Amino acid sequence: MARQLKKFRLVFLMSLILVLAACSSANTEGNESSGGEGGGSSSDKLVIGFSQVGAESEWRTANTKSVKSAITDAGHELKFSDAQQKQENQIKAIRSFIAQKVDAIVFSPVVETGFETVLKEAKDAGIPVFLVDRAVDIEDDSLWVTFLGSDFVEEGRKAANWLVEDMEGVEGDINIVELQGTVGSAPAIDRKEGFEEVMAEHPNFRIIKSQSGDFTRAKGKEVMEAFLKSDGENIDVLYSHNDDMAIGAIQAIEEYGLKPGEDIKIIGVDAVKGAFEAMAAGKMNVTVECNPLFGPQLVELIEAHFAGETLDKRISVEEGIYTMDQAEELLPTRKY
Ligand code: GYE
Repeated sequence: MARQLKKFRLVFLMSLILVLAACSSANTEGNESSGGEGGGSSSDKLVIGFSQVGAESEWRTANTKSVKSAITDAGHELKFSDAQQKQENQIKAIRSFIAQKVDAIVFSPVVETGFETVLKEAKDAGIPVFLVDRAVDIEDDSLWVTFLGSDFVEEGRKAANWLVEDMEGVEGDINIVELQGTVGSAPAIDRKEGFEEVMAEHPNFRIIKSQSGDFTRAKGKEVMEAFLKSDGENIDVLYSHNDDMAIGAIQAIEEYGLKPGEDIKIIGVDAVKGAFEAMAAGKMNVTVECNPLFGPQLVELIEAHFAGETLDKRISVEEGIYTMDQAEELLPTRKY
């Protein structure tokens, strides 16, 4: 990639010399590069296409803001596309970035599969792809430079370990309902896997219902209503793959006449402000952190790549876990 860029610059420089030589009059301000459209015309300013999943959650809004502002604050040009959680929109967006000859593509894939062809097209066009947030399930890892994102399996394990510890000494079966994220997405697959891995060692914990709420509040509420209708008083715990769905479910639980956080333990993922507010109000028990604010780290990686550095194929974001008793104190310090 970097070599191709160098080659391009060399060709560019040679044509520039020819043009200048052909000009008889001295042209003092002749070659101001607009640094904009297409093909890395300046080594500093890059044109970066960002194909984002959507705007389905508080996490996503914070992530979009972080990535967008990191790119523009660093002086690069941004082309942004919101896929509204639809794979076909992302494929279209990437094809349009390729047609516009952007220098780099930042891509957060809504689901893990089905992107191989379009990623090959980017590779063939010589455009480096930086996967962020969510991974793809593709063997050929030459189709992207690096993947920067959280360890979702570990997040699932953290949620489960918290529950096992919290329920220590409780006799009998513990009935869990699970709100899954978007079907086929990396965080939904991995958060389920990590949680189940720990649960497998504790047979008294039983996942009695599991369904997707597509990572949104509205769907989380709707699915929780259905869980309550069928299993009502039997539900001890809700494990939600993100905080937004948990917040939607909390509403459903209250409307049903039970106390979220007490009658039903609520576990979320993301650690967004909304979760801290729910925890401070005693309605949610715990949230596992998933940090969306990796924009600056991403821009550093892109710039390092264009400076010729080889990046690790997998770069993780460091994260914690927060409980109800810490919520009030930490809420003012939360940045997303
Ligand atoms: O947890 C959820 C969002 O991919 C990590 O997507 C992200 C997830 C996040 O909709 O809230």
